[in-house]
Amino acid sequence: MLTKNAEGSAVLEKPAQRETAEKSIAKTATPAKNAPKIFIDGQFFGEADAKVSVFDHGLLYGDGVFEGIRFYNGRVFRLEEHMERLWDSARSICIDIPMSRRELDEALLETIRQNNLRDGYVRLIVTRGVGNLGLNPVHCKRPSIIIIAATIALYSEEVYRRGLTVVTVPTRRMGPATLNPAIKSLNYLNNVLARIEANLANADEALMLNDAGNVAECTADNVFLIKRGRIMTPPITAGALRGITRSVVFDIAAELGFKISEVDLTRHDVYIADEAFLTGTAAEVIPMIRADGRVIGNGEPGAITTRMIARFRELTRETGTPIFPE
Ligand code: PXG
Repeated sequence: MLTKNAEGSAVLEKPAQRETAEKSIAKTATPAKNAPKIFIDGQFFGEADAKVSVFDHGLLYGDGVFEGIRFYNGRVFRLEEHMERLWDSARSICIDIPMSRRELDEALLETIRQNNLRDGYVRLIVTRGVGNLGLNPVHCKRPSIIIIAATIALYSEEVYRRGLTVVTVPTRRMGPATLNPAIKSLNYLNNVLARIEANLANADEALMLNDAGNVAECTADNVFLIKRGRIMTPPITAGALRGITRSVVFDIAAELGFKISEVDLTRHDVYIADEAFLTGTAAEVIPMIRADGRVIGNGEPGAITTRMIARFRELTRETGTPIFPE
């Protein structure tokens, strides 16, 4: 049943697990109702039977990697880039994905087909696999691959028109010498803590700084600022994930004749920006209009942000890897 939550975001209600009217709900994906089929290691299972071992190190240690991928209008958006990042994340933590790129592409497309979806969200997970209770991965013989295709509740159109509020949270983004934030690993506690802090502060998102006090990113989104027509975003070395949506924004900016500078940014830069927006697979391109109680620009989504959103939507409708034979 499609209803509206308190913020006006459309959400799919799941009777057994009713969501509360909380802002992050817009990012919650819900499996398709009509007999969802979940891929685990080459086989499809119904939701109730889709299970992994309690000895999988993905569960025991957050030892694994993942991607969140969107599909629109029967096409997977930027599939190749997501797969490349997945392989890079896996390689970095010494997981050898037990499928070829082509096989995994096909498994992902088949999972969407099995669920009969044209618009939605895929969670692609590679875990270290089953081991013992010790953390040494040497005992994990075979990584597991899990693919879940679901529908995704969008932020309502009103949120895109109005924009989001953020707060700078006490939890810092991890530095590259601890757990490199460029690895999209199953260990998301750093982001989860930041998310909890944003919730406690009644903000839509958490602005995370790195150890140097510069802006890194939000909990699942990259950050962009615009000042006097110049578009800026933190470099990857500041602790930002190499976001796929971020790279789409780079492409759009080039098309529109803007150059994007990857520069260190402080909270001061956020407060004095003319415009700001966030990018992420779930949130897409979304205006940010308040930070730590300060109004950004005139408090409304700016002109460049609005053009960015419009072009991004065109690209999601018109490009991507076809799911069904054409
Ligand atoms: N930073 C972090 C830490 C992320 O996890 C992004 C930036 C944006 O990257 P993309 O490639 O999506 O433009 C992410 C993305 C979720 C969820 O369920 C998280 C992500 C993607 C999709 C869903 O919270 N991470």
